[in-house]
Amino acid sequence: MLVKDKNILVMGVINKRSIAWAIAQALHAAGANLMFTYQGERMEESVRELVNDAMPGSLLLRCDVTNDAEIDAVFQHLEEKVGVLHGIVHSIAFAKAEDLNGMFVETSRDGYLLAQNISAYSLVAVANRARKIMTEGGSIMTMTYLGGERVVENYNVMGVAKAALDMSMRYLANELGPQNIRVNAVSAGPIRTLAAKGVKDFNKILHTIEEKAPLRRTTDASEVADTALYLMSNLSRGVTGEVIHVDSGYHILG
Ligand code: N5H
Repeated sequence: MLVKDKNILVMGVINKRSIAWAIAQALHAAGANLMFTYQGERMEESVRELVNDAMPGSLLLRCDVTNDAEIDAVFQHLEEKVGVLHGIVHSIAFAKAEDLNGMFVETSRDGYLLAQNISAYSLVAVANRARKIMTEGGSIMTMTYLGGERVVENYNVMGVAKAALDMSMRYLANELGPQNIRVNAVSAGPIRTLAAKGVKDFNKILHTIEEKAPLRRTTDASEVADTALYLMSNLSRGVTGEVIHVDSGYHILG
């Protein structure tokens, strides 16, 4: 029971294939008390069904991360209902489909800012509220991808957003460390989630990983989940400002 009785907020579940859902399952099995946010009405029913089935009684709150008032409301609610927060799993990103293929140089101002707003700034916005109720220390983690470290074909505007996310994570780690709040990122290999659904040639991408990654297999969401469990637990108490690659070792290749 690595995270027994820890109050952990999971942001970014949309369906059973979500990385956030795999993480929630691992945390739940290890004794955590979980709370969830979902993006908007369109997602509410499916997320509610998933959560109620597997973890009945879990708090489920609406949070569109582009809306400061909704973020405020979530943390006010958490303060009233659970008091102390120990962890946050941030597994949220968005970019317009048209910005994920074609040329990066043609990215619109609007598309660039939207990707930054939802995929990078949201971590900062959430951390700023969370620190006020992480009175016993805490652990915040986000999901990143190799395309924020180097050029990966078609990742485009998301790569720039992940670079901002990674650096935001480090600045947050530095500032929140004195309060014993750790901030880290997990860089997962490609996983077939709903967000990956529109990606053309996804099979080909997975195939390359199977062929070339040191472990010669693709990443399973449960592998990411176990690393998230480590980050949320006391086992990682000395780790902050880190990007942990859970990608079958693919990132070491040139
Ligand atoms: C190099 C690649 C392939 C190309 C890039 C894919 C980037 C995907 C990430 C973003 C977050 C996907 C996205 O926003 C899609 C939306 O335009 C449309 N989809 C949706 O609105 C669905 C319904 C919802 C669930 O999506 C979101 N985001 O809310 C990267 C891949 C090899 C690895 C990968 C897929 C990385 C990643 O960041 O997810």
